[in-house]
Amino acid sequence: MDRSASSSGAPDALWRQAADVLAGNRAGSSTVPSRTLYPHQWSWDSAFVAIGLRHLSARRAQRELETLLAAQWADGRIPHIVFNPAVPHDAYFPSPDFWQSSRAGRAAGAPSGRETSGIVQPPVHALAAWLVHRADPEESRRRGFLARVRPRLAAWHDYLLTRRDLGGGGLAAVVHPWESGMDNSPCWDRALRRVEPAPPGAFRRADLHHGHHADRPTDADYGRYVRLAADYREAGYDDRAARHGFAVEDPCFNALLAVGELALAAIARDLGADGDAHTARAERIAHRLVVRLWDADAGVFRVRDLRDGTLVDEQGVGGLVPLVVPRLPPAVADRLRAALHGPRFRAPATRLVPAYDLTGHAFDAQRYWRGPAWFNTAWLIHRGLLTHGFHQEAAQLRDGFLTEAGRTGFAEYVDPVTGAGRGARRFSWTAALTLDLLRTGT
Ligand code: 9WN
Repeated sequence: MDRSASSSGAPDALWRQAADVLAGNRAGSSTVPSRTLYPHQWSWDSAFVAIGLRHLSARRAQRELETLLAAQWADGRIPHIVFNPAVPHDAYFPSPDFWQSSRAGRAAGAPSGRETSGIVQPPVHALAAWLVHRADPEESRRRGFLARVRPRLAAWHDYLLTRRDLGGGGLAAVVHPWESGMDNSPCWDRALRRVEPAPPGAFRRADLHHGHHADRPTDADYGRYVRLAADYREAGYDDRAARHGFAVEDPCFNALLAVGELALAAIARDLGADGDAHTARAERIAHRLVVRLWDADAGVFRVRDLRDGTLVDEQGVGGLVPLVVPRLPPAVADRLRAALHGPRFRAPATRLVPAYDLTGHAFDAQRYWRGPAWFNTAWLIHRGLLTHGFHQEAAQLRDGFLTEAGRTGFAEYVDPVTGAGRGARRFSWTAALTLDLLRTGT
């Protein structure tokens, strides 16, 4: 296989193909991640989609984010899925009748007019809103875009930093592997082992109709996901009442929160307000990230399991993503750069960044988040490399990204050993972030 060749040819062909994927995945005012596997609106997917869409239409990118924000709960959470009522229930599991958001989440402030999930995903939204604004500030001001999204984004971050500071350490906890966005990572295995799986007969998976068995989580893990979500639902999605059988601090999630606070500071200043409180919060989160999750021996960030307070002895791509935080101590950024190019993430041949340590005991080149390389994490790390002045590595990663995206038909993820595309094709964030890298260069 020629890994250097892009089936797409010239950049303008790649641009057209990526734009075509986004057009094909459009569903009303938002975009589905994949027509087959994920037929609703997903939270962090829409943020990445908006980041790419802004180069085609700032207006549509604004609407992508505002459609998601319209389903925000009164307690501030942005749900990880906003369901499209026109899509049959059996097209995706867990479906609206599992989450029962408008009934079970009423006390927590779930909207009554829309069905959503009850959990969240990483907070990329403030960054996305700021980048969308910057793509066409005049259009943004004309529509009052920043003024409208700012209170919602601030409430979202407040939710995470208050209700979700379950460890009391100034970081937000995720209470379900799906909340990390890296659902099946070996970083969750140890904490998940404490969870009793829901019996296989209690639910019917829809992902296996479209996804390959070898790519998707096992039935036992799915049973654990179902158990955790059902327990949260039974507690009314109330973080003060829920017992949370799973609670971890994830470096990627919190790094994005820090970056999001910096974006909120920029948004506030653009609106003539004072952004200092957000800048201070970003600095505090960045500091707590290092204090609580940095492993100086390994030179990567790790996940903290809040059940026993220990750092999880696994290396996932989420441990490299904090490179995206501008206020990181330079020595930490240098170590992350070294880890990125070390044997765990670079060898043998991947041109993106594998989701999990290539030498790790749980490495699986096919099963999602247990080895395959994803385009959104590569985009974040590319941004981090630029942030810290590592321009040459950033250019290499950008080239790898664009080549792999074109060659695989905008795959959901890539086998890091063979380079084969895996998961869904014509995947929205792969296409959107292709547009962004083509437009912004290095
Ligand atoms: C559960 C939509 C989502 C992504 C996640 C990815 C996968 C869902 C699933 O697809 O998760 O949320 O059913 O596997 O892991 O990051 O947001 O693209």
